[in-house]
Amino acid sequence: MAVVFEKPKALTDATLHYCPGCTHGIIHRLVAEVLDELGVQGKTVGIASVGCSVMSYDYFDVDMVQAAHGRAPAVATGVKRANPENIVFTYQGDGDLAAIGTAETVHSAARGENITIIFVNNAIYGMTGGQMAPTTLPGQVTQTSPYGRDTNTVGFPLKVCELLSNVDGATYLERVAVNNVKNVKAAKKAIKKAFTYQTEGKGFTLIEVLSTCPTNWGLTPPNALKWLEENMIPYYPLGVYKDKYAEEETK
Ligand SMILES: Cc1ncc(C[n+]2csc(CCOP(=O)(O)OP(=O)(O)O)c2C)c(N)n1
Ligand code: SF4
Repeated sequence: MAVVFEKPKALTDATLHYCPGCTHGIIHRLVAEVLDELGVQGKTVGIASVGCSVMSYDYFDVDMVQAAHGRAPAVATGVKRANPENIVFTYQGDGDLAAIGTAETVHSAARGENITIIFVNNAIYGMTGGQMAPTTLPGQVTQTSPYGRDTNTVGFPLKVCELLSNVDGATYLERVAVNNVKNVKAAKKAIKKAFTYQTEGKGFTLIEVLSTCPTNWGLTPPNALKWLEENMIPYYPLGVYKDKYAEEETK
């Protein structure tokens, strides 16, 4: 019988622990498909961060290192500089990357490190029970903002792609989402481009993926997808925020 669908080789057989409707699993699959397609599984090193996706070290069938909270881009820098032939990526949530890890992220971009960051933005701290994150939307209810995020007291969300687009060292920044088939396909394309740029030595690439956390948003899986579309995408517009090589591609 012809095989029409199979698990990417760059994923192990471990059963994912993610909650029903959580889109971390989709993003794992997209990264693994890209590693398969580029034929780089054997020389890839992934950096797991802190958060629900810490377990990614069990799910990606590549060498994995686990970094302390927020330090994944620093660890990735060390791995890549020591072994430039490796393909190195980090997989980080918004609590990890945009709070305690802001400095590592901005400076690895400024240095133009030839690494790829997969930034999973679900607007909340998932693993620790749903506290407000730097990316929590204005008015969004979380465990630590029970009346909704009040921008007068706790300020505004960080828009990571917009922020990094002003950093000269960054090569390619795109924001995607995984809430429907069309967006999943676009997300795969962006992730593939980021890894391809890395294989070509083109420098720092970051793909921000808008993702769901039905458990801590208090929504059913279908309603979480709807919430992402109606609330996150308007605040965090999808698209390419920087691509130093875009002109070259269209030539
Ligand atoms: C230095 C340090 N401070 C706090 C924690 C607790 N902690 C574990 S996961 C996490 C938040 C992770 O949230 P996010 O990065 O958004 O990932 P998600 O779980 O939502 O995928 C925090 C604060 C920690 N592990 N280390
Ligand atoms: S808590 Fe949220 S981010 Fe973590 S696995 Fe569950 S749905 Fe996903």
